[in-house]
Amino acid sequence: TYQPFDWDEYLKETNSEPAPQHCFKQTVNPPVNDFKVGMKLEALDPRNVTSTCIATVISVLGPRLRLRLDGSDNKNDFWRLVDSSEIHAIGHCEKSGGMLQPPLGFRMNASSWPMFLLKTLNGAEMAPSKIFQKEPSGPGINLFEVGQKLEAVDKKNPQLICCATVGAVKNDQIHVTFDGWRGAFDYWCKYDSRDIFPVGWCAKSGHPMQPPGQKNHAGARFRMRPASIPAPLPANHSPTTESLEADTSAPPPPPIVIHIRKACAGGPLIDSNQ
Ligand code: MLZ
Repeated sequence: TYQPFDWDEYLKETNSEPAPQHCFKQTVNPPVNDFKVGMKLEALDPRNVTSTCIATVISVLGPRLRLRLDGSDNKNDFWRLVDSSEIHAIGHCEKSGGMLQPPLGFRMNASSWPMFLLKTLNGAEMAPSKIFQKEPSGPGINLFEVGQKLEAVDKKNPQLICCATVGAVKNDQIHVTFDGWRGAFDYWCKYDSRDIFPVGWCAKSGHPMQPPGQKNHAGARFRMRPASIPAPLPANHSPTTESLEADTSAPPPPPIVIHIRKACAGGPLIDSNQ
């Protein structure tokens, strides 16, 4: 059964404080998400922010949207909050005197853009302007302090919002460090980034939250995934389709913690990056 991460317990355990709500450019109550998969909208091209493009909602997760630019590939999806200033209803760009642009990496010849645009919008479900929410105003100055806890988007796995700590503060930037992960995911961002949230935001908004990683548990550098090791088959085994299904009769084995010298490569069953 799904257990939501217990922040209160974790804050006590780590003797730490959450960064206060007023540090963040986020509303106190997360915005409602009335977008549906397949709806089309206008979005700034994340790889070329001077361009406004057509995007399609690929999935919805809490108050966030997974978006793909029409005419682009499926390897450059990106996530936006429903109260992002970088998304608008179709028609907004033209109303403000702009022109819709092909995305960076447009699959076709640039000359086919006008026809592509007509076709992609023809009969499409356009997100109505009333479901776009106004972006909240930020605090105006960096109010974060080192050691404060927060929830932050993992930029390498941007569908994830994870347990994090302010590792450093410098001018208008903060260093976001991910609890229980060895630095590979950490990044600097502006204090008013839309990718950082107060403690409890995920629970409030219905967005999943990633609990801390396990690196501090007995100093283990690697964790094994017991589930990825196939169990030996019984002696009387006959290979039917049914018997190839996972065995749900036995409880899953507990995680195995092993200690490996830094210089050693783990081999194919060890995920050093988990
Ligand atoms: N490597 C992991 C995801 C790690 C997420 C870390 N977030 C700070 C995996 O692929 O499951």
